[in-house]
Amino acid sequence: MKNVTILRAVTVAVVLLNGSQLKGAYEQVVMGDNPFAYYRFGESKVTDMVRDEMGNHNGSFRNNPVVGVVGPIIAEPDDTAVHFNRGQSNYVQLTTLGDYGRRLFQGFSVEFWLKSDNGTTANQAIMGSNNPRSTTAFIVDVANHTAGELRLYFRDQDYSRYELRFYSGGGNPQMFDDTWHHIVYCFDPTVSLVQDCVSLYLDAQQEAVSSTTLAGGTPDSFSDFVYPMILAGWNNRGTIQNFLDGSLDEVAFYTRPLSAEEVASHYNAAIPEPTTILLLALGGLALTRKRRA
Ligand SMILES: [Ca+2]
Ligand SMILES: [Ca+2]
Repeated sequence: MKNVTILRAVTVAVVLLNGSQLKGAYEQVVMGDNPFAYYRFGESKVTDMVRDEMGNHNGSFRNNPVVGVVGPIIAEPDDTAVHFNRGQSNYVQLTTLGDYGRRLFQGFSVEFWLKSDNGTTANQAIMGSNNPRSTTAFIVDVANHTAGELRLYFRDQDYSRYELRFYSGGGNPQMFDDTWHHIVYCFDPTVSLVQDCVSLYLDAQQEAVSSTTLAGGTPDSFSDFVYPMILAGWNNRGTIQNFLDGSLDEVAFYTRPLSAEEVASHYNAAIPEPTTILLLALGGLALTRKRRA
């Protein structure tokens, strides 16, 4: 665990010294991996459109979540995030994400940053959309079956479904500690062993799964989402529910599994190694002295 408070202070100093040297570093790395949709939460007003950096699936804030809170991207000191209050039913409504649903079979990744101190209230969704009857569904949620649990649940058209749970009691790190964590789920359908086809990366470290449920074979035949995808809640066949207590940032959907190296490159772009920051700081100081001389 890096000391992010010190890193943030040093990074602010470095950016002040070096101008915009680090600005946009994280965004550039994410965009370089061609997300299907990407939400930076840079909005300054809750009435602003929720911008999709890829331009196709802008969303809207509902019930007044708190925009403009300090985000996780140390390398971009101006980075902002959004805080959601479950008691106020705060959420973000996206679109039905076009053909993203039907393309789940080719593999996917979903990436986000989460800051929460509430892993105990059951059934808090980070995102989700559930089609009519028991067909295509895609849900990431908190504490569905046990406290401190992060779950991915996805289901196809004929009720093939796979559910993976990660929680500290099952051997995973505690992630509901009120600090920012980088979380990426990747589904790779080319991996023959179903238990190896989904990876969870927490702060760029691949985590062993705590428990799984597989029923009806590996999900492989999806359709597009019927109801708009929701962030900080989920869309249960038209009813928005299971709201989140916590902050989210930099939510990205991809149509392929990211590699471990790509996941690490995103994390490292957000939170540069101390040596990188130090070198930049020294470079900045040297530059400042030259200018003064
Ligand atoms: Ca952000
Ligand atoms: Ca199936």
